[in-house]
Amino acid sequence: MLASLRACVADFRQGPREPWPQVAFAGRSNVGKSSLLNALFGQKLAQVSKTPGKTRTLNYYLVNNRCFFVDLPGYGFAAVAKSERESWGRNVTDYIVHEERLKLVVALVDPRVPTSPLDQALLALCREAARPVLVVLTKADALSRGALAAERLRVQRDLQLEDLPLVFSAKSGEGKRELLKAIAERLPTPLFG
Ligand SMILES: Nc1nc2c(ncn2[C@@H]2O[C@H](COP(=O)(O)OP(=O)(O)OP(=O)(O)O)[C@@H](O)[C@H]2O)c(=O)[nH]1
Ligand SMILES: [Mg+2]
Repeated sequence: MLASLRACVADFRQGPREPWPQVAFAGRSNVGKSSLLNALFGQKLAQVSKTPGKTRTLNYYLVNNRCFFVDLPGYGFAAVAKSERESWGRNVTDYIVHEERLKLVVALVDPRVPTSPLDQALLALCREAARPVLVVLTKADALSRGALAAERLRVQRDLQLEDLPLVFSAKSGEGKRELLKAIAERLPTPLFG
């Protein structure tokens, strides 16, 4: 997959001008958004950190010259100033509600922690804005098979999803092919070839 970083902005109106469809990657801080993108890209383009709150802007990656993958700032990180937290929330909400080229929100969820009201709020926002959502459980390598299967059912129930969430591990590469296939199926134009 051909990918390059094209823009880092706080306000989506300052983002790239190209008409290509956009796929956003959203989720709580530290859930593994940047790691997942690097795994999909097959190279380390996005900055990863053990400290939550690493990604603070909307980062646009041009993929195969026909689509943007957008790494969103994580939500729910308590250690930054309230005013800054609010402005991130506003920027992300604004983007999800108003960006016409946004065709899919990939909502990342950590299967090891109870469902957060913030995850519920993201899903509610996407539903309200009529944005298709794909829920993906990250860090699949950190759980046993049995535990992961149980958490998939729990998250499906908690978030009232029609389908089981996908599972993904940036560490092992598990779920990479399935995720790319699911994204490609939801785009108006082919992602590959
Ligand atoms: N075991 C395991 N750890 C992971 C995986 N993906 C990410 N991590 C770890 O989780 C931490 C956060 O990863 P990031 O990719 O920076 O998370 P993020 O969602 O981009 O975080 P923010 O930019 O702060 O919102 C890092 O310490 C990663 O090494 C995974 O698949 N398995
Ligand atoms: Mg990040």
